[in-house]
Amino acid sequence: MIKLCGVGISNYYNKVKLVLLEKEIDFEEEKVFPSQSEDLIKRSALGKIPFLETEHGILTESQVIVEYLEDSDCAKKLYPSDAFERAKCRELIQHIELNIELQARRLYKEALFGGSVTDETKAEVKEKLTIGLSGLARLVKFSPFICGDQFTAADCVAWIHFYYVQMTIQKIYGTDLVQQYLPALNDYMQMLEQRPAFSKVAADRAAALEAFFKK
Ligand SMILES: N[C@@H](CCC(=O)N[C@@H](CS)C(=O)NCC(=O)O)C(=O)O
Repeated sequence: MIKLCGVGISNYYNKVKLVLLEKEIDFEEEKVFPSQSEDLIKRSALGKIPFLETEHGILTESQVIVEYLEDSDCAKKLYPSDAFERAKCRELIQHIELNIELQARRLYKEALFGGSVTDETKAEVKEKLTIGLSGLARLVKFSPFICGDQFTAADCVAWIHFYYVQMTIQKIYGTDLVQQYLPALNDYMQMLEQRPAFSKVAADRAAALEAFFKK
């Protein structure tokens, strides 16, 4: 059986978990924290999570894993069948991860883990996030899904990443920059959470966060 390795507070781990659940693929989970330990880098070259153990070997990088699951024999597809629409779906995913999540991530240390980030970084990230969010606003459909009328992998990615991105922006800047550019986002996030796979990931993530911060 496929094994998903990582921790339930990780957004990239939860992205893959959500896709596995939406696709109704059986899998097991192994709790693995990221590190540079010898044991881990044998399984995940950069010591990062998530990674997936399959019967053929290990895969790292959440987006590679998601596309492997899509390409492997599975009834439920999470990408549009038309080549251009598939590319538009990937465009949204890449945009969210490169121009929004990876920028907000520079603030997680202070926003989520009690560390601190310099004012210079905060100002730089705010500028980048403003460009990223206003760009995303020109691409999203929210009708009702992010790519249009079809539920896709881009909905899984958006819902997962915006949870920490919104929390981080609110905590660091005290304003809801996301709401300013994407006023429909909150209703969209709530709509998605009605899906059983999403509510399971939300519940598991809440439990993982509680356990992590209790330590
Ligand atoms: N591009 C990677 C990002 C994975 C990632 O950044 N994972 C974090 C946890 S959310 C991690 O392992 N961080 C440890 C590190 O960067 O060394 C993916 O999509 O899987």
